[in-house]
Amino acid sequence: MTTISRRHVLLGGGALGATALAGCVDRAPSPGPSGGPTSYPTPSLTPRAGRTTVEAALRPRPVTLDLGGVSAPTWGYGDEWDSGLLRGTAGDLFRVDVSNELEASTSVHWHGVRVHHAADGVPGVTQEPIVPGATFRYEFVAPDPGTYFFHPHSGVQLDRGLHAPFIIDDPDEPGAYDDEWVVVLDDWTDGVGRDPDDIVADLKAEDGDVSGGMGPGMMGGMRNPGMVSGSIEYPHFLINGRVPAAPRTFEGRPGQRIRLRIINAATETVFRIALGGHRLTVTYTDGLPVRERGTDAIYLAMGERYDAVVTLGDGVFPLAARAEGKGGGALAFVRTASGEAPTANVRVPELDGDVLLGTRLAPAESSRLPDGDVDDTFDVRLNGQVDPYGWGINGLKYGNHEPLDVTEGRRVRMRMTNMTMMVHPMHVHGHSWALPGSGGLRKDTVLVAPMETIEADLITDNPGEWMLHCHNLYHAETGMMTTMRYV
Ligand SMILES: [Cu+2]
Repeated sequence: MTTISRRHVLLGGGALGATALAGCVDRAPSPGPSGGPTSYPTPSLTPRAGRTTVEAALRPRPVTLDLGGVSAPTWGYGDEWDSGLLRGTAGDLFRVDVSNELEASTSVHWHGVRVHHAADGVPGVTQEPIVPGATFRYEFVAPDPGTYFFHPHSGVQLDRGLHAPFIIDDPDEPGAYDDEWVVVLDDWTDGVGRDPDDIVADLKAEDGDVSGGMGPGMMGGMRNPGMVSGSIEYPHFLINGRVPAAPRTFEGRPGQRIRLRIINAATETVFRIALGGHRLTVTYTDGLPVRERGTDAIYLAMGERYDAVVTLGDGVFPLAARAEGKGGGALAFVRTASGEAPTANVRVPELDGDVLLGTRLAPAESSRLPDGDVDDTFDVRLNGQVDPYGWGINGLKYGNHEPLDVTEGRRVRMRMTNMTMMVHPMHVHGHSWALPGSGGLRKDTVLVAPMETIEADLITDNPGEWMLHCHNLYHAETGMMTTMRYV
């Protein structure tokens, strides 16, 4: 598995018998007695009182996407950037049938949604992979409103077109806005540049050591090393599936209050996003409300979501997302008046204004986790480097990892220390962290900067074995994953 790509292994598998597939499941560290995922209790699957059942079907399949004059053969849930978009209300029961029309096994993970274990979509940990031709039914009650997305948890399939927004409305939403705009950021190579499976195969072959790594003490007087977001070159950066030369335009009226639901679905790019001529008022992150805060621009790491409200000015305005540390970026427009749109290289001064890092936010009272003593603390050290490429947690790569073993009903603290020169957006499944260093801010994806330590608490109230990993999926696939396991 280290020298040839997963895709080629799968495509070369011919009839793909069960044995061949089992050999490709490289993420089954602690199999149940049968050799498959351990099963945990499933809660009763009925909608909350007054709520309904949302039925949907997804058909992951080969598609060709039009990125705006750039034609990209890839894998997707349909022909549009948001094909498969799922929407419902908190408390709804979601019933989603996933029929795999790919030549590779797949899965669907509902990123950020606190689902029960069997619906979490991680092959080898919560389910068997969905083999080609098979259909798998996901059923779960989505407890919290917010802005989410979904994607496979199978290799680097996210780096193809396999992701879509997942919007869960709040039945008690005050609705203090006139319209909304879902904004999905992405980095793109599939079908026009290198194949994601070839990239990951080459990186795995480097097999970089993760046992040591620099520690904060070795950094001496080095100042903020910056936002080195990734090491892979992408030919294109997209907003809502379009390159900057063929941008999307949101049409509105001056004075309207618009809720932006911004999702970073990129595989290995941190973006800095701003709307020219406007201040953003951040209202939610990762689905949960924050104390409202104004800013010129926001950093969005892979897997993070921010909701922001803006009052539209009169004119045509660029929504610009700079690919942090990479050069280039993505672009869209907001139009409330006639007139010519700026060119694709328009300067957006707000990008260099006040830029908000998520951990500077504070939670809204309604999303605050009650104070309490920490029962158990785990060190989560992030190790590795770009050359030779390899990433790990606590000195170990996924597969040789040591799960964080927890028991139910405790307050668990993860002390995450980034001992590398690159940023790592850490993501936990099935739970939402409260960050004591940010006044208890709730998040499921937290950017840990080089040499930084972030403490993140959670309540163990959702039994299972849950992924804890970097959402730079090339880091994850080359080792930067572990699990938190209820025992
Ligand atoms: Cu990482």
